[in-house]
Amino acid sequence: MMNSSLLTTGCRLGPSCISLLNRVAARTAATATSAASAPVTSESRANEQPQGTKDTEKKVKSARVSNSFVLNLYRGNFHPNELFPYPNVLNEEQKENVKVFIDPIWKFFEEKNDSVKNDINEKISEETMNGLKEQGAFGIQVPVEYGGLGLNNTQAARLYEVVTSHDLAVSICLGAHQSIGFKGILLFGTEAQKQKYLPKLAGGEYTAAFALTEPSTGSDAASIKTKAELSADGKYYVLNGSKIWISNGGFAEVFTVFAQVPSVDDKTGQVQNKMTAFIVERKFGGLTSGPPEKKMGIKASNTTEVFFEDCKVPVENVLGGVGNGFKVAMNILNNGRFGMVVGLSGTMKMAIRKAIDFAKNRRQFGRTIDTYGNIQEKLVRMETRQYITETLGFLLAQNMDRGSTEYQCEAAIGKIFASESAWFVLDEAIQIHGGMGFMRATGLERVVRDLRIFRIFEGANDILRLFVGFTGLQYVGTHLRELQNAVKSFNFNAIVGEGSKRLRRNIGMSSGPNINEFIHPSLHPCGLLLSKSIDRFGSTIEQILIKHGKSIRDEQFIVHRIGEMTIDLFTMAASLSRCTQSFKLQSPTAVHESNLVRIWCEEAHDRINSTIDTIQNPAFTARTKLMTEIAREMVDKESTVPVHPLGF
Ligand code: MYA
Repeated sequence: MMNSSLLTTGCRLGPSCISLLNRVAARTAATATSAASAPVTSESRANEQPQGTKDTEKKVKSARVSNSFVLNLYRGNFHPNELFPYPNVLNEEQKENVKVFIDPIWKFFEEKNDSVKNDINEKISEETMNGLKEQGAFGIQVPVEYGGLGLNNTQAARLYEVVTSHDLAVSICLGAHQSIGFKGILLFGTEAQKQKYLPKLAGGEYTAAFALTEPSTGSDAASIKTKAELSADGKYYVLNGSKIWISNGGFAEVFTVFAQVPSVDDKTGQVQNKMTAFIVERKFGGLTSGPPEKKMGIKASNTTEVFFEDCKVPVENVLGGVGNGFKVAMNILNNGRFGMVVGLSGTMKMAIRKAIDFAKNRRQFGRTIDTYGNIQEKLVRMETRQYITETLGFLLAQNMDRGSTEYQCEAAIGKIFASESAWFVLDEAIQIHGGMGFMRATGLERVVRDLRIFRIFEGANDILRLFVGFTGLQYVGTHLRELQNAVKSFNFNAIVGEGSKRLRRNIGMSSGPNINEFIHPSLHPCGLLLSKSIDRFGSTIEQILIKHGKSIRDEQFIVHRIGEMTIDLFTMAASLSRCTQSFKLQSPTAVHESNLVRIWCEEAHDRINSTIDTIQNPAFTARTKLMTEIAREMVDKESTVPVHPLGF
């Protein structure tokens, strides 16, 4: 294990500092690349080759700073490019273009759609389906030339907010159709595929579904078993296998299906599976659906198994190229996540309105309950979570519209934060209503049932937290390797930059990155807290990598907490950015927003400090070992372990 004194001794940018950096980098980079089951970038792979000085110089140059705000946090850096100022991508015309759809869609949901009836019937009414098709809601982001509304992500986000605030089951139907069902055709489709499918999908003549999950494959998406074998004449693939829990699975005509194409490796002669995406039509034959699943919530959304039995798919229906299926799946999921984030922000707003309405009218102990601190705290926490979710959703959508490509961690955080916040907000809304909250008539119990799945599907939150943590650790590993190369090739600038950052930290001089130049003066105390948190987080990550090396991949107790701290850091920064923009635009709610942000930042800063203290404490390591042991005993006994107090 790297002794902490090594970090402080001899770091004077002379030979001893170089030696220190060399040792830190060598130790860390050697371990960190394989550290996570997390992604290995092409740069880091390149750096694994043996190299001479010339090669090294080339590779040092090729190591790249990501534009992702989140990834740079892992190096203790504040990278404002995609966060400050808070984006504002729509011009007046684009705003008008989306406004014309909002009122009719809102009215449609208020007057025509009956979410209670849909829930009881476990089916979305024909009237709702047809009405939405007429309004263009099945082709919100399909370009106009293919028959859709042609809205960009930001405009679409505004509509998704409206839909999801009214009926989560309907939003799943629409989301499964366009956020993921045919999104692959938009992102990766050939011109011929777009022309063939998009017009019918946009008009709702065809509905779409996304078929990835299988009986033995949930989070581990790469391990799917469905097979797609090329026919002898090379004209089509024959699909065999099955998918489960497919939204719209019972009636979709078009499916984005993921399957393994077996192919023989030229060098080894071994058969390899190449995960590949296909556009599959029900009418190809060999595709059948099971009965609708009986579920806890989103009952009106149709969820079924889908079976493939010698289903013949023309080769021209390969989507995104043979062997690119995992990439296609991940990109579709990343790209669709903003819809869930903004949608759940709308759901929270609806619940908050109901809670306020109840609280200001309900009298207990001689006062309306909104005047009690207990209720006030609930309302403020509910609004804060909704505000941040909205901030993350529209940040994501707008960044995507302005060409961001490295938003996978930001999208994952948005999904985690939105689904957990919505759960919290709905639970508190029910609590504020007291017994009334438990009654169906209040309209909250259905929403809670509907919401439960959001923490599970489209990437389980537990997995996404680990994904964020491992991806960040991987990024640092790559850069520490770069530093090691800089040392080998005497790249003086890189060494000085990194060395002085470490030196400042290690002698306690570091005050963190300078953030306040981006932030409204009234928020400077929060900016300082963020700066300190980023600095401490960055140095903690480095220490963790040095301590655990490649075994970090087995340290889910820690990586989970790293993911959690990342969420706190990102939400602090995003809310500071949005609020600063509100001051700049002289928004009448800027001061109100800044009060929410202040509470959030102060508490998030405390949480981060407390988590770092915890994971650095040997008692934590001891507790995690205990937990592993206790869990093993439970699993062995297949029950709780303690003897019953009555002894029988
Ligand atoms: S659909 C089913 C949802 N299923 C999932 O989400 C599966 C979750 N699993 C995963 O995401 C992956 O398997 C994980 C990685 C993350 C576990 N972006 O070695 P690896 C790259 C970009 O880490 P694994 C549903 O629920 C990585 O960099 N790239 O992979 C329907 C590396 O690249 P390279 C990524 O350990 C719900 C390579 O892949 C990403 O196997 C209906 C390998 O990485 C990523 N995210 O697993 C909802 N991940 O090799 C309806 C990995 O180049 C919607 N990589 O270094 C409703 C919404 C409401 C909207 C409102 C509408 C109105």
